[in-house]
Order: sequence, then structure tokens, then C-alpha cells
Amino acid sequence: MKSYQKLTADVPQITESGEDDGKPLCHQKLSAWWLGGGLLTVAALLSGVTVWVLGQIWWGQHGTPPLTKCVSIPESLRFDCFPERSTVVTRELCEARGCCFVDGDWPSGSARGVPWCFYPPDFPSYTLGSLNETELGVRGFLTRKAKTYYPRDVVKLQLSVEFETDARLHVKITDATKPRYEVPLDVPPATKRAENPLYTIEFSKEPFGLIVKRKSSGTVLLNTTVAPLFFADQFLQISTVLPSTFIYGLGEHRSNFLHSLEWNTLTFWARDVPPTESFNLYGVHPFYLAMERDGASHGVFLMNSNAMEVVLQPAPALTWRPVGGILDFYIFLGPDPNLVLQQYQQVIGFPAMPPFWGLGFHLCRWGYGTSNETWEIVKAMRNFQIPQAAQWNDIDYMDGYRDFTIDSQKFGTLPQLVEDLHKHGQHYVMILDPGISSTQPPGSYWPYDEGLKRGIFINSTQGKPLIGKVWPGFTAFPDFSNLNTHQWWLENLDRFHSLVPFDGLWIDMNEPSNFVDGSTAGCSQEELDKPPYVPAVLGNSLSAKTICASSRQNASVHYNLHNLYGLMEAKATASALVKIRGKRPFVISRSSFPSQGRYSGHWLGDNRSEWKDMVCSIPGVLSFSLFGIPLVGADICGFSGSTSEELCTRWMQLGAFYPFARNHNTQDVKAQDPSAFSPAARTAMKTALEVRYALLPYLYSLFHRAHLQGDTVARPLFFEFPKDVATYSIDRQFLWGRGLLLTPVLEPGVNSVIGYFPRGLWYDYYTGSSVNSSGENLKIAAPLDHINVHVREGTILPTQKLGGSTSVGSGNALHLIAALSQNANAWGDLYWDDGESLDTFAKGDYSYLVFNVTQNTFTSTVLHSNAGATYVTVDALSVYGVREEPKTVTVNGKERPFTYLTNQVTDRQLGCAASGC
Ligand SMILES: *[C@@H]1O[C@H](CO)[C@@H](O)[C@H](O)[C@H]1NC(C)=O
Ligand SMILES: *[C@@H]1O[C@H](CO)[C@@H](O)[C@H](O)[C@H]1NC(C)=O
Ligand SMILES: *[C@@H]1O[C@H](CO)[C@@H](O)[C@H](O)[C@H]1NC(C)=O
Ligand SMILES: *[C@@H]1O[C@H](CO)[C@@H](O)[C@H](O)[C@H]1NC(C)=O
Ligand SMILES: *[C@@H]1O[C@H](CO)[C@@H](O)[C@H](O)[C@H]1NC(C)=O
Ligand SMILES: *[C@@H]1O[C@H](CO)[C@@H](O)[C@H](O)[C@H]1NC(C)=O
Ligand SMILES: CC(=O)N[C@H]1CO[C@H](CO)[C@@H](O)[C@@H]1O
Repeated sequence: MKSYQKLTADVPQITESGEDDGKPLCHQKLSAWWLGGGLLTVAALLSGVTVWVLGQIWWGQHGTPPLTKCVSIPESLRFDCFPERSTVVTRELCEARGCCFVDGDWPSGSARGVPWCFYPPDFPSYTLGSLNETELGVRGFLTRKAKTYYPRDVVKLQLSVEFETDARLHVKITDATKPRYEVPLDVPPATKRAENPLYTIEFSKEPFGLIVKRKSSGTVLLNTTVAPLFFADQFLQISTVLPSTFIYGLGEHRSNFLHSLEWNTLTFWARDVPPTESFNLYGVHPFYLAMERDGASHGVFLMNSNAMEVVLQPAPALTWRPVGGILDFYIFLGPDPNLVLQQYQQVIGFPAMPPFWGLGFHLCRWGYGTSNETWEIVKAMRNFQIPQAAQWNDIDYMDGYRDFTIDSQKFGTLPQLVEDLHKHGQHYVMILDPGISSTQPPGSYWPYDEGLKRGIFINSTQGKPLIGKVWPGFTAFPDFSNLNTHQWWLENLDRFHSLVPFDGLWIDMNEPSNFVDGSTAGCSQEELDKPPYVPAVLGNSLSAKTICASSRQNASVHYNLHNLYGLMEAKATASALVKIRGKRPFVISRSSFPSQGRYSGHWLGDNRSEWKDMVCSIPGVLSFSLFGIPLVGADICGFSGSTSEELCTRWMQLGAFYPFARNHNTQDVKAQDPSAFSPAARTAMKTALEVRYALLPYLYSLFHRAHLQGDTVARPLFFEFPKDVATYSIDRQFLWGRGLLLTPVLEPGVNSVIGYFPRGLWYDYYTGSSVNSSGENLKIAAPLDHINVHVREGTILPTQKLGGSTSVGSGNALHLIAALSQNANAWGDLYWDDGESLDTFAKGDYSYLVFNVTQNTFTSTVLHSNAGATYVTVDALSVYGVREEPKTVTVNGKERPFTYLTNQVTDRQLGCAASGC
């Protein structure tokens, strides 16, 4: 939808540096003297898991560090001792912390570069005592003798390391003496110690540190001895070196897919703001995936929902800096990126299977103004036979922007519109915001009256509902950490559904967004609102554009729960939809947190109608693939600003391949639905959507694999080619699953595009002509009415024939496309069910088919079937890459007619020259 913005006033004092300081990445070896002691004792404590214990190698001492110690620390390995940005650090301030001060050039603009104030090698940290064996691993205490410069150090910590599976290690550090807030995610517990782990772990006792290595290669994945550990009540910090500079994830941020390690500080605190580089955005995902140097891959998840920073620096190294909770790490050893993600999602949960219609094309706009006008667009789309699965409305349907109301003047015919959509096999999705208007006369607005009665709103420190201001004016905020709130939300939705039988819900503004900082009464002066360390969040305050951190929710204080607001609302919404409709829920949420995929998809927020925003959408989509939220897409053609016909055409082509495809526009700008353009543009858009619709059986099957085991749908190239380093930074192309490569045009005024084709045969999806790439960039023709789609050798794609109906799942016959490998093999699969019932896989109400080509024979094997299988008929098979014309083709033993087309192997330059690009 929209955010209410005043961008200029609250630009933070930090942005990413790197692009302009031109420093090369530096992979220097860590200086030897630092922990010069090396390995002193070795103890193989546990069967299968090697535990190394490093000896006494670091002596904590206070005072001004001698300069020689300081200057010998390479710049890339300086860990910032003065991350506060409210003050420019001076020698005095720095040395008061016992840190090294070496000033340099203050980076231009607001960027921060090499720290001036950094930890000396002997800065006090924790000491690890003896380790006891536990059922799943080891446990020990960490103690700190010297205080840090933050209040309330936790002086005794408990470390527990659990070898949960062969590929998964769990490291938890928390207060040894009293419980602290922990993220309420129900992670399935491990029950048995890993027998043959892919990792080894070593401990450094003094100062405490841990080193995780990949057993097979010896690669050091984590080494936390590089900087001191902090664990104060509101300042936790742990640093590690990284085995490479290839780091992905760490969202939600707008950046290239591959993160910059040039002193890049990323902040995590859910925030309503149009996506901008270096800002904390709507969602929070403290997870990264790293490629090692030999194509192996690992992932790290810090299960912590507090505000935090992650600092990436060129060593390469990474620092986690949360301001609460505990240090609860899961480390996933892959070894390939697909496995890393499966292992991550075993912890956070697998994404929901979307209804089939959810994968169709969605259309929305803020400012249709009336239900009749909304209806006109639907009719225009039908008239041009442009596929449309669902029509949406933004907040203009509401009466005074209040949830669960309809503007009876302007949207009086909404129920009829929805009925008409349903008659045409189409669906209706509407927006809801969490803020509940608090100013209606008592007795006139059930949601507020009843919410108040049931005590389900978030309270201020005064024990009364906290009042902020959102679209309807003054509002209270439902506390979704309270199960009574879920019941109240369900009752509201149920009442509303009997008025407007919506099929899905769009939950917006759920960071939660608030147009006044904190509340109408401001915030308290307590530590939660004024923490000793404020991460570099936009607005420099945790209450900026949201509610007070001190506010009270059932499960904890908002300080801890803020980043979970969207997750908890999505959970309540999905469960209400199931109860109301009895079918698979369809929810799209703006804010998100790990495990969100179980309840909702996500759109990338209030992007602009600009080429750059279209470019950024691919890293956005790919990052959410890493976060276990495969149902994701950007607003096609851009949300704010007016699009141009060319941009919108290219964006519709790209958007036809977002896993979640919605064209959405703001009010008071030019219309951008396909029916608004010239016949040529409209046709190009329609063609792109028809390709999507043809491929829906393939897409649906990919979603099944995501739901089943956490495979990605929109997939980065390096997931399939992890040994090809050239793929590591590609984010202008992506794959669908393993077999379909998308190469969109992302700039104006061109009719060709350069794309990278990993080694192997790639077939043009439309013609079957092929190119044999040695792993190279190829320039290919891309006229305005065309998006390049290539099929990878060895793939069988189930596609569907388009019938007269533009609805999804119309039971049209399948057309299989087999793209042969150089050895003339191929395989593929199809998951099929009724498209909307709950838990079809768990209940066995589905069909699953595997297709295979080998030795000139195509076979289709039904591995599971039930009534759903009767929906599947195949009426055509195309085989790409048949080198000689066959004499006969038989189907189940009977000879059948066929056509054979000689496909010219496209010469890459020629193919382009022919069309003049
Ligand atoms: C871990 O880091 C310390 C400090 O930089 C270094 O001395 C040590 O050699 C590293 N250990 C490994 C296994 O890389
Ligand atoms: C390890 O075991 C000893 C002896 O039972 C006990 O005193 C100590 O508290 C244990 N340490 C941890 C971290 O559990
Ligand atoms: C919407 O259309 C209906 C039927 O055509 C008409 O009766 C109604 O007055 C229209 N409403 C508005 C607000 O234009
Ligand atoms: C908020 O205050 C209401 C009374 O105004 C109370 O019923 C409710 O339990 C409080 N909720 C929390 C989480 O403190
Ligand atoms: C309130 O939170 C606690 C702790 O998270 C939880 O156990 C309890 O079920 C919650 N109460 C309700 C009514 O949701
Ligand atoms: C395809 O069929 C061949 C020969 O029967 C078999 O060896 C191969 O495993 C099959 N491949 C798949 C993916 O089922
Ligand atoms: C199209 C576009 O600009 N996408 C960006 C929208 O914002 C998200 C952040 O929410 C970015 O990740 C996308 O890159």
C-alpha cells in the first residue's frame, strides 16, 4: 500500500560505504601474534565430534593499549569499539574504553569506513570454564571479570553446543543465572546427537571463542576469537571471520543480492519506509548464506528478534550486535546451497502451499475510487482476454479507512463485484491494517469496543491501550501475541466475510507503522525506550514511525516483540481464513520474520515506477527465497510515480516470472493495468502472462517442493552451478527451479540483452533452438514484445494448454516439453491436486508424476495418485534437441503421427544480428 513518509528529516547518519572508497577486498591472514599460542591441548571428548580446546592464550588487561599493538592490526580486521554514531569518536572517548585509536580520513558523506577506535588484542572478554558433556553436545560456563562500558554486563553465561544433525549445529549463549527473553518460535527439538557430523568445533578458553570448521575441507566457517564477546543486558556483540566474501541474505534490505563487505552496516528493525539502500525495511531476517571457496555453502541463523546491527567488513568478517535477547545460533553445513536452505527451513518451518489461483495474475490499485471503477477494470481485462486470477482493493474501499467497514457510497456494489468475480472463476483480495480506530462513539464500532472489552490491545507503560495514529486517525494496536486477539480477529473477519466474501487478505502497515513516533503521549524515559545503545536505525530511535518499545504485550515487551508483529498477525490471519473458508489461506504481508512463509507471502513494498526499482526487485525476490518465503514479488510496474509504457511492458514481462505476480499502483498517477496501454504493449503484456499461465503446472510443482522440503522457487543461478564462481554475483537473471532461466531486459531503449549462460545446452523456450554455452555471457535478441526464457538441458517441463478460460486450474490438458541433455536424457515431475483444499499432501489427496527420457524413450510414472489425477491429461509432448528425424514415434506401443522441425542451433551473435540488435 503506501507509507506515510518524511524522508528528509530522518535520514540516519550512516549509509553503506564501499562503492566510492574503492578499497579492494582484503583476504589477509589473521596476524599470527594475536593468538600466537596456537593449539595447546587437544581433547577428543565426543564420539564423532571433535572438540579442540585451545589453551590460555590471552590475558585480559585494562588501560591504554600500547600503540604498537594497535597499528599492527590490519585495517580490515579492526573491530569497531565505538559504534555509537551520535558522537564523532575522539582519542579520549576511545581510550576511556580501553581501545586503540588510530584516526584516518573521515569517509566522505555520512558513510563509515575503517574504524578509528577498535579493540586491542587483549581487550577483556569472557573465559570458558570446563566443558561437560550433555546428551546432544557440551555445556560450559563463561565468566567475565572486567566490566564493559555498557550497563548490566551478564557476568556468568551458559554456553551450550548441540550437535543436532550431521549438517546442523546449535550454539546457544545465555544468562547462566536467570531466564532472558527468547524468540517464541517452536523449533522442532533434536532428539539424537549427530553421528557423523560435517563439522568440527574447537573452543578457545581465554578469551572465549569458538571455531567451526567443515570437516571435509578444513575450511574455517566461524572463528569468534577475533574480537571480544559482549553480553550486557541491552548490548550483545559477537564477531567472526568469514571464509569468503560471498554473503547473501541478511534482510530485509535493498541492495545487490551479493552483499558488500566494505564496512557495510545493516540494521534490523521492522520499519515502514519506501525501500532505500542502507535503511532498515519492513521485515527482519537475521540469516545469511555463504559460499565457500570450493563451491560448498553454509548458513547461519541468529534466532533473535531484538533490534540489531550486522556489520560486514573486508577481512572478511561479520559482527552481530543485537540489543537484547540471547545469542542463539543455528549453523547449517549444506554442503550445497539448496541443502543449506532445506536445513534452515527445518528449523523455521516450511512455507505454506499456496492455492493454485494465488499463482495467477493479480491486479490492484490504491485509488480506484469506487467499486464500479474497480469492476470496469476487471471487465476491460476480460474483454481483452488478459488472464487475471484476482482483483484487489487498497484502503479506499473502507469507510474512513477503518478496518472491517465499507464506504457505502463509493463501494456499495463491492459485494456484487465479488460475486461476479466468483462467477468467472476469479478471486477477491482486500487490504487490512492492524491499527483499530479508537475514536468512534462507543457502541458504533464493534472492533474497538469489543477489543477494549477483551483487553486485547497493546498497552502503554501506564497499563492502558497505547494510542498512535494511522490511516483512520487515532488507533489502538491489537496484540497478536495474545491468543484472545486471534479469536477477536477471527470474529471480525467472519462478520466482514458475510458482507464481502473475500478470498484472501493483504496485511499491510504491520511493522507496525505509526504516523506519530511512539504514541500520542510520547514514550517513557525507561531503558527500553532509551536503550544505552541504539542501533543505526532510520530515525535514530526505536520508536521512529512505530509504537514505543516499552509498550506491553502479552508475551513480552514490544522491545522484544516488535520484529515479530507481522509474523504474529499473519499467523492469526491465515488461521482465521482457514476457519472461515475451509480452504488454503492466501495472505500477503508487508512485515516478516523467519517462519513467515508458513503463513504468508510477501511483496517488496512501496517501490517506485523506475528502472532502478525493477532492477532491485530481482535481488529482493531472491533474498526472500533464502528467507523461506517463496511467494514473493515486487509491485509490477512500480507503486509510486507514473510508469512509462516501455518500463511497464518490460516489468510485466519480468513480473510474469515473480512467484507472486501483482501489478499495483498508487492513486493520482497514470493507470498501469495492462488494459491502459496501446494495443502493442497490451499484447506484449498479455503474451508474457500467457507464458506464465502455460507454465503454472511447473510453478505449482515447484511450490510443492518448497512446501515439502524447502526448495527454492525463484532460484539464484549459483544454487544450480555452485562451482561456477561467475554465477555468484548474478542478480539480473534467475531461475525457476532447476530448469528455467529468465533473462529480462532491465533498461530502456534496447532490443537485446546480455545474459550469463552457465556451461551446457540451453534451449529457447519458445522455439526449441539451442545454444551450447561454455559458461559465458551471451548477447541475445530481446525486442520489446519478448522476454527471454531458456530451458536447461535435461529438464522436462509440465506446461498447460491455455483454454478459453483465463481462470487458473481450469483442468486444461498438459503439454510436456522435454529438453534433452547432450546424452539425450531429461527428467521432470508434476504435483497436482484440486488447487485449494487444505493439507492435500498430508492427506494423500494428490497425484505425483515423474517424467523421464532415456534411450529415446519417454516414460511417465505415477508415483502417487488419487481422484486428483483425473484432472491430468497430456495431449502433447515436444522434445527439444532431437538430432535426427525419427522414423516412427510410438505411444504405448502404437505408432502415432508427429512433426519434426529442424532447429538451427542459434549462433549467438547471428541470432542477434538477424533481428538487428
Ligand atoms: C581464529 O582467530 C584467531 C584470532 O585471529 C587466530 O589466531 C586463529 O589462528 C584462528 N583460528 C583458526 C582455526 O583459523
Ligand atoms: C559440569 O559438571 C559439574 C560437576 O557435576 C558441575 O558442577 C558444573 O556446574 C557443570 N557445568 C555446567 C556448565 O553444567
Ligand atoms: C455502480 O453501478 C451500479 C449498477 O450499474 C449503479 O446502480 C450505481 O449507482 C453505481 N454506483 C456508483 C457509486 O457509481
Ligand atoms: C492491557 O490493559 C488492559 C486493561 O486496559 C488489560 O485488560 C490487559 O490485560 C492489558 N494487557 C497487557 C498485555 O498488559
Ligand atoms: C500470553 O503469553 C504467554 C507467554 O508467551 C503464553 O504462554 C500465553 O498463552 C499467552 N496468553 C494468551 C491468552 O495468549
Ligand atoms: C530415468 O530412467 C532411467 C532408466 O530407466 C533411470 O536409470 C533413471 O534413474 C531415471 N531417472 C529419473 C530421474 O527417474
Ligand atoms: C522493485 C524494487 O525496487 N524492489 C525493491 C523493493 O523493496 C524491497 C525491500 O522491501 C527490495 O528488496 C526490493 O529490491
